[in-house]
Amino acid sequence: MNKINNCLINLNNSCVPIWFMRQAGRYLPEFRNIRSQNPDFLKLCLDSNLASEITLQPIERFDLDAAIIFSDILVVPHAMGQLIEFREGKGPWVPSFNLNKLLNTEVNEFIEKLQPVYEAINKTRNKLSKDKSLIAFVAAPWTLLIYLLNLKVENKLDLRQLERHENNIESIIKKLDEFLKIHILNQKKAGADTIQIFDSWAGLISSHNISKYCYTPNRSLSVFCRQNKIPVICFPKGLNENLKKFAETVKPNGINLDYEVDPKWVNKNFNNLCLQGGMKPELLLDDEDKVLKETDRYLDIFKSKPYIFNLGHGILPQTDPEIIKKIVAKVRTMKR
Ligand code: 1CP
Repeated sequence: MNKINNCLINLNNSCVPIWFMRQAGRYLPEFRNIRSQNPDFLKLCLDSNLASEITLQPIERFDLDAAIIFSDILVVPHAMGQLIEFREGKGPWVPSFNLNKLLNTEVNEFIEKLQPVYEAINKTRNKLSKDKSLIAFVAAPWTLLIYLLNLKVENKLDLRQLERHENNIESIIKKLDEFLKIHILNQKKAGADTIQIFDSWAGLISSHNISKYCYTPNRSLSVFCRQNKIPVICFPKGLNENLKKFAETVKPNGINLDYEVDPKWVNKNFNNLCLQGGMKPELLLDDEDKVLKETDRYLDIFKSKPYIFNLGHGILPQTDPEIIKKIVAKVRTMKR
């Protein structure tokens, strides 16, 4: 069993595996080179040879313990008939949400559109050594809703948009749940070892709606993964103290901490699951000394827990790849 899954399934704490969210992205010159020749981002995600090549770039450079498949959370709504635009520097945009198309998506059509993702996973798994995990991912329904319904304006929830769509939200979540499970299972069948569920915008949900929009949909996906023996890591970003209720309700194998939760509080209050990440990505733009000190701080706090080193969100595009190399070297010196 690879180190990541040994941590997640057996709660083994004899070593600290390491990988990074967004490790295959924009901060790497070798990625930028491919990206500059491929202006259509979605098309690039659905090119199985290039997606596999990009997935392996950070493994070749840093010898990390996991590769995360180069794809996007929005390939799912794309395969459910939605038009997704990736605007430069601004993130994804859905210009005209089509409820009918989404609710009437056919399973075969959906799988057909996502075939290149499964091929990319298969090709990558064949090239990746056995001791490394290949992580596949989906977003939780709420985070997809944020983009589908344009629910956020400048990182704040637009309550008028939420109210406007309120009557349809339940049926959209139900349909997304069904198709996200299909995508999870097909990624596993194609060779993925582990699933990460991103709920990047969970922090925008009011406490009144948190069960309905966050805990329940994440729980449904997490239970599905466990039933299918797929180790699952959840990343509900921005929950603060609600993270404890989330862990108790959703019961994933692992939780990726964001940079706002206090790692000491987590260490005291979370047991019987694997913890991952936490360090603030902005810090990686600071002096090397500070970065390595903070790396040490996380390693020290979680020294007796099953812990996978990662950040509290994705690597920023301005990050110098050399600092990643130094963090990896530091984590590798950790003896337990
Ligand atoms: O312009 C470009 O070059 C495209 C930038 C880019 C990249 C490299 C986007 C657009 N997506 C990706 C790849 C991607 N997205 C991966 C690849 C694997 C890796 O981690 O290296 C992953 C895991 C994602 C997941 C993703 N996409 C999330 C969840 C994680 C997170 O960062 O919170 C989210 C919210 C998205 C939506 C998205 N897609 C792209 C961008 C710039 C965004 C975020 C926009 C926003 O903040 O609203």
